[in-house]
Amino acid sequence: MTDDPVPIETRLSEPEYYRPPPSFVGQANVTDPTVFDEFDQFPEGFEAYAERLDWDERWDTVFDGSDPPYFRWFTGGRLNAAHNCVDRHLEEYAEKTAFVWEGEPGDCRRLAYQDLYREVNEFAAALRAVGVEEGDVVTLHLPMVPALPISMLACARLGAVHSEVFGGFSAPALADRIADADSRHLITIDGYYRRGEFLQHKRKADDAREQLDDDVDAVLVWTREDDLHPATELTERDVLVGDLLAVHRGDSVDPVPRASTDPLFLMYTSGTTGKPKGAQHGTGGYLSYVTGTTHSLFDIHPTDTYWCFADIGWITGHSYIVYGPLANAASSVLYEGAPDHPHRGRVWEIAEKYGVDIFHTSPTAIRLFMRWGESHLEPYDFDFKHLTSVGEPIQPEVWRWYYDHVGGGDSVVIDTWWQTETGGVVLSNLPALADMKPGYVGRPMPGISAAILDDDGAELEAGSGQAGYLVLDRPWPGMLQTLQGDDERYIEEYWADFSDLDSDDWRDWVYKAGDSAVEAADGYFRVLGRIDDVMNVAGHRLGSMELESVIVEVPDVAEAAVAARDHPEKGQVPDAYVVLREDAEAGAEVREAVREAVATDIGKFARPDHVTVVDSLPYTRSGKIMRRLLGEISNERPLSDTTTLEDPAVPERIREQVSGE
Ligand code: 6R9
Repeated sequence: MTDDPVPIETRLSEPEYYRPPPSFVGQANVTDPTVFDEFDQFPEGFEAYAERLDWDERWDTVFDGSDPPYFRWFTGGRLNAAHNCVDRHLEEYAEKTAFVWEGEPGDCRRLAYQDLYREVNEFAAALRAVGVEEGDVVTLHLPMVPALPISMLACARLGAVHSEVFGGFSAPALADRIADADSRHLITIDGYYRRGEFLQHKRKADDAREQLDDDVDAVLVWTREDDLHPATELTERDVLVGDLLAVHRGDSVDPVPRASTDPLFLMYTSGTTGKPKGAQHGTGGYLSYVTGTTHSLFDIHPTDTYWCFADIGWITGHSYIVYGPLANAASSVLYEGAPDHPHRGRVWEIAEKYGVDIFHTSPTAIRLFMRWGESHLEPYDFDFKHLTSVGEPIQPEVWRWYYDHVGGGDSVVIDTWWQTETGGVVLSNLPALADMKPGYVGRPMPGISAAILDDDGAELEAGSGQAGYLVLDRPWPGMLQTLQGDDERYIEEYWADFSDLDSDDWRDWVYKAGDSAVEAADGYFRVLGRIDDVMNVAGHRLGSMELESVIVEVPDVAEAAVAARDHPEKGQVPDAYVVLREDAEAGAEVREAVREAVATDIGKFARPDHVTVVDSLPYTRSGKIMRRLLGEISNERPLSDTTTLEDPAVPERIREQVSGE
């Protein structure tokens, strides 16, 4: 557990409820409250999700908990994810739009299910031709272009495991993930548009390869336009996807039936140590869970146009842009670019153009829209019946703004709490079955058992007003299987704190989410944020130690600590505190070097605005950095207990240095 005590929080002052509009309830997919009782028949309740898929072989066991915490779902079953997302819809929905993609400059492309089928098959044939086989890990480093879902589904079709690295990650971050997953193939693109500029994306792949001890066998290069961008250079290992596809036009590849427990993909995420961890998701359990929750929570019907305004490079996009929506034969919008390019009405212009009626985004985006003001929405004619939020706590005033100005006061607004590791949403209100309450994410989803524990592992009662550790104390099909190549860390990060590690009874195993939460008397959860050294920057998860390990590589830096500062739009931003080497000079130069190191080694989105040079960091007597105290300094809050520090005077000195800047 961390050194930091869980903050004591009281409930929000005025509980207020909003009823879902009757027009919404009348059309909702799930309106029968007995769904909770059905799913509480553990584990059989979850079969209802698996039934929504096509299986080549039906499972013989719903849940195998015999080797905790390696839980297995729908064992004995075999299925293919690409078949479930594409092929099986052809009979009824061949002409239905799967994705309509809008490029930032305004070019667009519609992919009906029939088109998606063709593209996925041809690219799967191409992948096979370059040597990709069932079980191989293929790394993708792609931005928001149709090539991304096509590449994911082509891998899934072959039974290869994809590992998509968010396009905003830099070359070293990409290289780390390729090496960790032992991936032999990399898929990239020449470039893409961001705020009007064509970014030379493939250069990151070139630089990443230079850092690998063991080079990949092949790099497959998609092109943003018909032809390769003139500034893109190719090396001998690069293969143009267009050239491969020309050979495989019209090819089809039989979907490879995978065991339910075979991995479908890896998704790297930040944890409490410097090294990112590859969450491994299985095929049958994960796909069942996201398919079921897309149906019940996002409430998508054949006539709806759904837009999850997030990046496929994060778990939200995997689960609720690609797998969940496609498995439900949804029609979705994909957008390449920035929300403010070429103007601030871009998002609403797209919503109007395609008739989006279900819209999903993050509090960071909503706060930005809020800052731009209501007037930027006015020129556009859109009508949402269903709005959702994900990624960070949504403050009540932000919730209300979303409800009033984006929803027009007559849509449902649903907050959804989950993580890369949970695969799909685990805390949220089913939209037709509960009143909305700003600031609260809601109750556990059907079949999910959540609790809040104190430091000793005792359960805090609903309505106690006390915050504690948010845990999930019963397995669910969407959960990660393990961390890539690191079973020990899987146990350490999620299970070690509250489980009986010697027990082989799954009931003695408790999953720790790493967030703190409060449960109100009505059973609604309010999630307060991370309680470990992980922060949430504009919805991107970043580990303090991940940043620190980059910063200490700067030649003049001896020690570094990173704390989260609250930010009105991004939620949190990293503040860096550094101790310099003796001969180094404190000044603007070293601070800029720190910022640049983070931008180069992780990505621009992680760059710290504030870098403070200090004499020493607040170490405990046992040698741990107390980042909590730095967080208090960054946020100009009073300092909490400093008695366990090696030198209790350090934080005050740092505070003076910060204010002296
Ligand atoms: C889906 C996703 C997970 C962390 C999680 C928590 C924060 C996500 C939230 C939320 C409050 C919500 N988080 N949703 N906090 N309310 N509705 O974001 O996955 O990138 O793995 O981040 O995000 O701190 O632990 P991931």
